[in-house]
Amino acid sequence: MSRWLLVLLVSLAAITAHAGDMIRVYNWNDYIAPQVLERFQQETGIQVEYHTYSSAEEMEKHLRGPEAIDVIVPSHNDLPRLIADGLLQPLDFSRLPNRRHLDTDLLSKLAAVDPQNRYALPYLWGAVGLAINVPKAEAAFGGPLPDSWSLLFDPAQSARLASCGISVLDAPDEALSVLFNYQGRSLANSAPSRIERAGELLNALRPHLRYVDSERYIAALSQGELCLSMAWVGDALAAAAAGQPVRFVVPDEGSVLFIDNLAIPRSARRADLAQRFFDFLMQPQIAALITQETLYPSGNADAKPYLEAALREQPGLYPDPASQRRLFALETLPEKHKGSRDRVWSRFRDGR
Ligand code: SPD
Repeated sequence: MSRWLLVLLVSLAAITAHAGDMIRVYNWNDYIAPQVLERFQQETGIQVEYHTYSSAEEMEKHLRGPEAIDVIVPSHNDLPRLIADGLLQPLDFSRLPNRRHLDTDLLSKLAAVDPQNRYALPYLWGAVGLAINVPKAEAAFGGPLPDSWSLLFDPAQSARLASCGISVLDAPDEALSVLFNYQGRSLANSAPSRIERAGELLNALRPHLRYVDSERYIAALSQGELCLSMAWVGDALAAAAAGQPVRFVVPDEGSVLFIDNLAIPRSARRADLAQRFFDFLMQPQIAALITQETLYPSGNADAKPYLEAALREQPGLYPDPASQRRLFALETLPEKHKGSRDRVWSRFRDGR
């Protein structure tokens, strides 16, 4: 029997054995390797209906909406509320033998927001920082740049960079956390009135920004259309990989870390298949393919040896010890802060 005929027969067998099996997946944009989805479908016969979102707000709208969703990828800081509101289902560890490959440090960090890791499996993680197109930014700034959030948050400095293009993530918890930290405060421990005051500073910056958006900036950075972006690490590294002189910086004042997780929404119709998908993704070689494609560090401790050598050593992907000391896990925002946060943020984002 020819090799191709055999491949065809195996694929047909996989497809017919599970005819009609389908999962609906919602994930962050640019957060999967397309060939991983293809391999999963081919090997299991389970079809994946794949959708993306680019903000936590969008994710939550989907989770609270009427559609049945089998897989969602929330960030660690949102877990306590999603769990308390009954929006997630507990995992069945007996269906997840590859869970043993997960990074135990990440699992213990997660246990603070998801006791006993019942609801969430670390998928990808990383730092928030500044993506800087160095030659463009230096030319506009008029000299060398500090490794500081002042480039963004000091209106005198951001005014000098406005002409070459600045963007900010549509991520209020991240943006406010780094702003408060830059000011020597903690967002979670400050009074809500402080958020209103931070809103005044953000509004003063707004005329210097092209937009507040977490998707448009990826292509724009890669095409040299922006010189300074508040960025998630992988999106910044993608611009460098596309050939732009973009540096990813964890500023001297420090920044936040996020852990994004595989989870099953309450509305899932096929929790069994969702967990087959998770177990597939947790194979070290598959996890490595995802990091290779997305340029985000993997939640899988055993994936590293499968990364191409150049990527394993790539500065910025896995934070070096000095950057690690400047990073802290994004905190869960207390309920009482939400009203101020949402008011301040929609005014800032929409530039009203
Ligand atoms: N390209 C988008 C990747 C998403 C990164 N995670 C976002 C964390 C939000 N808290």
